[in-house]
Amino acid sequence: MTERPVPLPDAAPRRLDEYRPPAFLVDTVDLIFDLDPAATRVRASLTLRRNKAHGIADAPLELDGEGLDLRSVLLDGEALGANRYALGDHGLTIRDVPDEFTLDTEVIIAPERNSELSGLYVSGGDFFTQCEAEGFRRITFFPDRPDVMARYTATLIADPARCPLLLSNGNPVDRGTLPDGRHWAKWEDPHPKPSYLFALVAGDLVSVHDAFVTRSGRQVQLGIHVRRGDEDKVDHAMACLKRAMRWDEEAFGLEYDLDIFNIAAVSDFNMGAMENKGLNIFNTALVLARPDTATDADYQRIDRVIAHEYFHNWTGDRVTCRDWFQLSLKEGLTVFRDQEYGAATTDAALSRIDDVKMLRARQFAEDAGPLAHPVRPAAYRKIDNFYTATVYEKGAEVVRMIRTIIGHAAFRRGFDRYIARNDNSAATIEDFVAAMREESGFDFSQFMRWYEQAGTPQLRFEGEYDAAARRYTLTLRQMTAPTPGQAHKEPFLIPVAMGLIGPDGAELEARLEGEADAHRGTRVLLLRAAEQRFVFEEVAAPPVPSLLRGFSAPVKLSGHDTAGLAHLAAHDTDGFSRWEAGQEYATRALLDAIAALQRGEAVATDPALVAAMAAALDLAQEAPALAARILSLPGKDVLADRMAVIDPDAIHEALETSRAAIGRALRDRFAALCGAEDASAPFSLDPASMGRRALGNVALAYLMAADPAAGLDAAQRRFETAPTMTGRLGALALLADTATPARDAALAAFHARWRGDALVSDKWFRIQAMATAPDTLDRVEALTRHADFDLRNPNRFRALVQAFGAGNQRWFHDASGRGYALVARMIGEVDRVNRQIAARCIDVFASWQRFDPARQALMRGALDALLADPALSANAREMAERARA
Ligand code: 0A1
Ligand code: ZN
Repeated sequence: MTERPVPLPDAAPRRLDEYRPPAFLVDTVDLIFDLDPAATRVRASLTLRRNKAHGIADAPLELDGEGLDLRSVLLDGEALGANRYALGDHGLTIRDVPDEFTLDTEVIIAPERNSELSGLYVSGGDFFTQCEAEGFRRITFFPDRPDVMARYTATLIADPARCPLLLSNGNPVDRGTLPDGRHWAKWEDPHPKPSYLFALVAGDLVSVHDAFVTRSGRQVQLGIHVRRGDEDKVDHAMACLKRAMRWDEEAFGLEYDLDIFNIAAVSDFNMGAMENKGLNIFNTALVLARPDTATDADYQRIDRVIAHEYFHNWTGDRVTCRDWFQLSLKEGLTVFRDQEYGAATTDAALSRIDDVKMLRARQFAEDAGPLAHPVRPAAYRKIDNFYTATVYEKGAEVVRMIRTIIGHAAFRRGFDRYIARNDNSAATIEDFVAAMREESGFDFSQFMRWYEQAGTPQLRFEGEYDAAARRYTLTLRQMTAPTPGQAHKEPFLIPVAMGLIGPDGAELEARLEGEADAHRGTRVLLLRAAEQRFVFEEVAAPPVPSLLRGFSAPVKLSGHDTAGLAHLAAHDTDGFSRWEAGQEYATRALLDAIAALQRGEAVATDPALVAAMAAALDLAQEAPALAARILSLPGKDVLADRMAVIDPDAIHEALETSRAAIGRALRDRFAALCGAEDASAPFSLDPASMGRRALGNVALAYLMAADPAAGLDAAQRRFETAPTMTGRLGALALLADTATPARDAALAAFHARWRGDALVSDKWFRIQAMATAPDTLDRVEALTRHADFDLRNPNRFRALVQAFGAGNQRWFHDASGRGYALVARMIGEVDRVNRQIAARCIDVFASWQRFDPARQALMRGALDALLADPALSANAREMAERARA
């Protein structure tokens, strides 16, 4: 374990309204790395000039720097004595500097001791960097803020046996060998960039190459670099990359701007992936895939993240953020772009369903608790703690609402204007919105509240039909509960995409007040006030309103009765809304079951729910993916979100009982679907093939609930014979929920087969962490001491500890408090090694106010225990304090 000094008292939070332009700008940066795991020498040569916009004519030069062993400083070629500068824990200050000068520094760092995985570090013997958000200051002294954009060159020097591959941003310009036998490579990035986009990779990786010709005919060399032995798992990532490059040209008119694009995969990584200019660095989990090692969900995730990082080349790299408060400017917009790519290249409705499910599970939960914050936070202590579902996923919804309000054409013009006007600079959210306003003429002043106010608005509707007047009056009301630091909320501007469905299931014509003619189809209502009425004339029959089509705003809708939901589930013309109505129907049925259990009554499964599931089974041939989604009962997180006091035991029981009842009613149909996968069919990722695999797993779950003996048999068969990881893991997950010899045998076989593959072993840990079997707590505790468990590997930590805390509602929240104690202990341990990973896991405690008093006390106690540790990192402390509030 690394030595850990007691952290310094927390610095005051940074505030959005205190932004000040940098005192100095940097034009060029020349870096030379003598790469050595124990002592890497970094020589940096910067050309600097004073920035008039800063406003103080004689401001000193302040450079960020952390954990750097400074060896020399030269100003315009002259060595500075220690009396000319002040060196502190967070940087270097030099007074009395000219208006323009060069600064040369030399520092020593120890990448092999960097377990935080921020800055330059060693993983599996190879060198990697991670500089977002503030990692560059752990490499060299620099004004480490995104509004300082410079042109970089980087020369990497290393032992050729150990590091045959030497990569950095931009294009390779020169290489050679030194008299001592070490080799070097020089890279030059012609595009100005902020320091957080700097990257280097050096090591013994295998490279897979391909090429892409841009629409203007330029050749781009593509390279994906992975550990030896993984080269047979990169075809998918390469295909995704080429598809994403083409799509960005077609959908947004954006072409790649360098001769070379590299992706390197690393198994120790704090996040998913990173968009460094021309050299993306990826968590191996988001690159490597083979049908027998990766599930369909992994394949889809890889596709989206490869696209996401590639899209950052324009929304993030060419146009970056002025400061970290603007994080959603690049992240919300780029998530929106990767969602659009997913919708266009797969199935639009399915893709939207999956994205909305994710938003609700993660972002709505965040918005409902003490960690709620606006898409653009107003203050932060550690920016690393703000890479959240709110900044990313809700940020994407905000961009989507802008497009819904002004329409696709104006949005695209606004986007082009935003890129053209801010190219090669560091922009703000206002710059983005201004471009949209200028192209559409729409006034976004009220809309800006989406960036400023936290919380998920509740949207309630009431409808009244006057048959004599053929008039339908729709009343919409919005309300947003207080969030930390924001007691009062002003009304949001909410775009409500909607249509009216008639009693026969067809879309009705209507004329909204102010419109010239009646027409049918989707309209967008703009709700501005707390309460507003919309009057539709010429409505021939009493309608059921279909509201929030395509999920046109990130709000919680209520007002439908169950008959209305059933009608929409059967007839809505919008695919997303049909699914949504069915889910809402099932959610209410389950909430009723939960309430019955809490009253000590037996659960009577709603026959209409069973009928809806039977109808979904009718889709099994024609639309298996949609059928699988409809058949998946609402998740425990969705049910919890709807309860005043979360009751994990009742939620679990209600789901199990309902699954069993539906399973019994439709037993034979489920049994027929969960047979073995067809091993002779070629592997395909088309929606129907993935749908059939998903359906097999869902059907198996019903069969196991309805008929445990037959289900166990079928699960064993599927586990043993499935040709894909999707089928095998689906079966293993269900087996893991049973405390049976079949489970033990399957887990042992899986472990023996895959223990040499880190990513598949992560699945083995994750499945056990999320199991509902009665002995889960003992088993998870034992896994924290397993020889293959490694706190230093973020993927492994997430697979066991985070998966247990975030994904095992039943046992994490066990009334004994053992689950809480286990996670708190592991957070404390990982904090000594990697504070970002510790901090990110604390959110599993943030929902404490939603539980009964006994669990509340236990969860608060776990947070207090963490806070009582004087050596807790500032990152984890910030999260624990916010979660505790
Ligand atoms: N910008 C990356 C996410 C990322 C953020 C921070 C990291 O290190 C602390 C790494 C990656 C993205 O959006 O994909
Ligand atoms: Zn991103």
